[in-house]
Amino acid sequence: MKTTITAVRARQIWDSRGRPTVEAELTLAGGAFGRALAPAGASRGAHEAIDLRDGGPRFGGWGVDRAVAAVNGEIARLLVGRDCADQVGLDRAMTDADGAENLSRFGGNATVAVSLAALHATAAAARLPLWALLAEGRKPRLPLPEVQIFGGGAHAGRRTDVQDFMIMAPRAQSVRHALEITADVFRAAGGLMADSGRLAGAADEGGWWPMFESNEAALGDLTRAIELAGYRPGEDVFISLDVAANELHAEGRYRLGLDGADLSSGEMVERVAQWVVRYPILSIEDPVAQDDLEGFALATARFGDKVQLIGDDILVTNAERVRRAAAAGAGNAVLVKVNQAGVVTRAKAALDAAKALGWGAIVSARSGETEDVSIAHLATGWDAGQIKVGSFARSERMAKWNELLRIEEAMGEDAEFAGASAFAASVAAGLT
Ligand code: 2PG
Ligand code: MG
Repeated sequence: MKTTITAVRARQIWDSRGRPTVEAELTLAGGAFGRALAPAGASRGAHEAIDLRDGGPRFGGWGVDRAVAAVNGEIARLLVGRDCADQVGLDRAMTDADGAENLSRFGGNATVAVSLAALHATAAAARLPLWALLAEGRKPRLPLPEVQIFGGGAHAGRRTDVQDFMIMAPRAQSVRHALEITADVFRAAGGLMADSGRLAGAADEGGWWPMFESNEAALGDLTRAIELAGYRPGEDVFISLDVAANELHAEGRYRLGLDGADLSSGEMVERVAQWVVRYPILSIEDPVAQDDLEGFALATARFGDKVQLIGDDILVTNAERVRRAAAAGAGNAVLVKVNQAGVVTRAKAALDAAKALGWGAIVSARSGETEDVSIAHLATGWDAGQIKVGSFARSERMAKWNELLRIEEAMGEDAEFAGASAFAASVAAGLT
């Protein structure tokens, strides 16, 4: 059979933080080939698939020799001779053989690279772009971009407590249009920083380094940057936050160092609720910590009818967790990171669970990235509706945005942009 796997190979390459990561390649009997590179998070949920690192003094402990060896040894023996088109079977073979729910034996960094490489090889064998293979004959929508302007939290030496200050343009006409708006706002925000003597470089994902005296000051400047760029905040362009509150949480309290605040879960939700009142915020990720389901439900009851509430560290791209959160009235959207799940099939299951609930879904990059553009295809082909890649600078980010432009062009007249329809019903209703 043309799609029989004949070779599985991995090597160590380097990510956007200069740390080692895993690249996997699959070759099929008919000559088709697929390659994928594993990304890596910095603000990680405790329930994510494990990135297997070598530890020890070499590369600060970040080495991936063991993960690479797992691919070239056990995983290769497991997969060679199998049908690559059977993604479910391949993924299950790897997760079963690993044996641990969090894939700690092979490493999620090994399995995610192989799983995605298999998808690329299958698409190559079918002579289809990956997004078209994933669409399975349906007409997919291009995703609404969520783009970082200021990067803080664990990606900028905790210079702000909030991790990602982002924008969304749900009323844009297309990906091309949304990215043109983004470019204007990104440039205006940089100008604002420069004019006030606060331009101090870039954070891990390429957003402006956040020199602010409070978290609200960043929200104020972002609103101002939207205006300076010539757009109406809360009409054309909205703010989207990833609080990544897990990083602020210890012993049941939330500490916002920049604001000098030490808050209970209820007070944390109240603080975020105030931001929602004062600034044109449309979407908030992880307003509370990974195990604070009660706080997440409180936030949802408080402002989940107007604002998209995304679970990242709390849901870790896990279908069961999505269903449990929904049953508790917590959240209305899921962040989908394939490497949190460890394999493509599990990530797709989390996305399907969210869609079945009428939730939003955002396919997301990690703070440690590479030139791999798979997520542009996943977000489109799976019709996720939204995509989060990081900022509007640095090639590991721009590679994904640019790939979306190519996909949009390839769809031609047929191209449909998710825009406001990407959100859960009540949030979308507020935009139309
Ligand atoms: C997140 C991501 C991307 P990391 O928290 O959503 O911003 O960060 O990859 O470090 O988990
Ligand atoms: Mg997050």
